[in-house]
Amino acid sequence: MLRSKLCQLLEIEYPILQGGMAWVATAELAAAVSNAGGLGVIGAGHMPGDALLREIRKAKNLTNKPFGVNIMLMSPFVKDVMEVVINERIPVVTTGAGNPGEYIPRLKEIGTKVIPVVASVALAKRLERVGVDAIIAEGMESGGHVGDVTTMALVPQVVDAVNLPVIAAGGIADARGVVAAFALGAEGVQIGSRFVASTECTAHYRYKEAVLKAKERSTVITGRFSGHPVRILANKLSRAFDELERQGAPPEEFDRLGAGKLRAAVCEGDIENGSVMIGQIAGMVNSVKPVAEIMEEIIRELPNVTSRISGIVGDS
Ligand code: TUI
Repeated sequence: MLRSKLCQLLEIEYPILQGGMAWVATAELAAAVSNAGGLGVIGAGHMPGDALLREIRKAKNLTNKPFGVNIMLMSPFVKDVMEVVINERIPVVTTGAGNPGEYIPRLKEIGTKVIPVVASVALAKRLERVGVDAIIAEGMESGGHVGDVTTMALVPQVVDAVNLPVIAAGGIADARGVVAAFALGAEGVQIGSRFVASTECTAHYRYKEAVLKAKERSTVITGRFSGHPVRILANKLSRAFDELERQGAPPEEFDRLGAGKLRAAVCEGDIENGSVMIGQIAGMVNSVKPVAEIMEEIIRELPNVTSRISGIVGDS
């Protein structure tokens, strides 16, 4: 059994959200996660509004369950994407890479649940005041755009700071991670990297292979000093970022080097010159499986994890 307040709030069976990964979290992946009882999330990433609309329509054909959309706030199309999400009455919106404050009133007005991803206690507190429904506290173990606090340190501090359900993200890929998140006070988890290695994920097979091959130290954070720290697999691109850093290049140079590189990796399988965004937990991801099997395995293993813990800390 895995049930928390978040299940009622989001009308889902399990409090497991899928990360809204740009280019990777397509309609196929989102629908599969929703069909398996979690909350699938389409990653709007850098999509223009019309592309997102097509993705939403596709997902609506693949599932009757609720699914969400992740809005990447650094996208130049944020305003268009917001309109699409509102017109399509998407029930849950997660946001990343910025402060969604200005968009919250309109989303709330139509009853959309707003769940921002934060990497700090300060932003969690600010967003609670603006009326968000829950908070995703994402540690720097995650792939992609990251903050600088680990999941282990961030989640309990956000839990203590706000009076909202907190969803833990970053470094969670199996039942042990899920139980750990609940031990830290979370009411749910967001899983990204594990779902990249799924049958339904439409990412290029070389991207998935790279995830399977990755070890715990295979990723690095690039662009730390450019203002956009991003965790990717170490490769030619990450070394080019290192070189820019050594030269003390300005932030625009980092942005120029990064442009189009996630698409190249995810869609064309260019895992050497492309941006293979993946979390540190990829070292533990060793098989590509259907989403339903990934979910079932997590749920099935939960009692083993909790009973092992009871054996150590006792029941009373
Ligand atoms: O957003 C993510 N992960 C992402 S977004 C993305 S797309 C991208 N592509 C190229 C370069 C950069 C991004 C890939 N991965 N996770 C959620 C997240 N949000 N992590 C950290 C944050 C965050 C960071 C700072 C949220 C807010 C923030 O500050 C906002 C403020 O104004 O205080």
